Amino acid sequence: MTRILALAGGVGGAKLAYGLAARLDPAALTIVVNTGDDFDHLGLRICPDLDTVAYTLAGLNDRERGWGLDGESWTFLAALERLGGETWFGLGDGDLAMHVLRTCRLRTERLSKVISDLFARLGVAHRVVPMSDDPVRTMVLTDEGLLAFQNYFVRRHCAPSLRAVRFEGIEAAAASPEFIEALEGPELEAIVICPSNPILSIAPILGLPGIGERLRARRVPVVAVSPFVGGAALKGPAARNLRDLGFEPTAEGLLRYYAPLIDGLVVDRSDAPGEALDIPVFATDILIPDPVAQARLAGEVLAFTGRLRADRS
Ligand code: FO1
Repeated sequence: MTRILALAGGVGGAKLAYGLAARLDPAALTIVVNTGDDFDHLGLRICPDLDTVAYTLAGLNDRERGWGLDGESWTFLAALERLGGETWFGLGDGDLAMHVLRTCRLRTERLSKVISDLFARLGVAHRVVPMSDDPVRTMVLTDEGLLAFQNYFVRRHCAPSLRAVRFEGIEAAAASPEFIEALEGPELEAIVICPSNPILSIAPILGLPGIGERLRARRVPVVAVSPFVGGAALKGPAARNLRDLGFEPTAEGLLRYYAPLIDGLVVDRSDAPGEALDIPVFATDILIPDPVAQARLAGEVLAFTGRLRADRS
């Protein structure tokens, strides 16, 4: 039964998910992944955060790019270019097999089932589950109008500033059965919010109907890990997104953003708060570029959740 439930988005979250998987056996960990970035492209269902987590856990990911497969070839994309197809979203040849097969199977199976089977075939031993099997689409309201997430993130390189973020379909979306099962499991000890973009990757998961209430009702420590070092994101627009919406990319800002949901915060030493905050803050080295660092941080986070649990009893 799940003892640790991790909530993750793409690249940053996948790194800590890898560390947690290195520390915990498959039965003890469930990783719930954001699906708000998913979109239909060239007739294919693309699930970027799910695939980034799976490829990272399987050790197949391209650590330079942060997404897609290591050692990828791009024959399909070059052929697409020649035919005048859309090539702004990079689809590698190996990655393409995942999108084609998933799209075929989604005609008759729900996302969680398809993901569970395809990721197991990649060699992912741990439970990686979509936050929902229902469509939720992150839309960003910018000074250039309403943009679909991948348009904003990849095509426009996050250039427009954020006015607001909307998760289309979220009101009618149900958390996946596996998410609920992990959240309600009797052996749950802690919930870890991985260092992903709080606004674009974590908010869709927490925003699913009933999830906030269920998290609070569980009475297990919820620990958020900051995606920032020195008040800046390691990759992507997270710090700017937070500022756009009135929050500072600091320990205080993250506490304000995640309150009252979290019981503890893990930040980089460079962002250690000047004075004590309302909740315990653990400052450490948040930079986790390689598997050793990822396992180290995961161990520290798990120990921190253990201390928070002990303080409750
Ligand atoms: N990100 C990019 O910046 N450029 C791309 O061409 C791109 C392609 C891509 C293909 C498959 C996939 O799973 C992810 C991909 N990403 C790409 C990353 C993706 O847009 C982001 O990682 C997430 O949506 C944000 O977390």
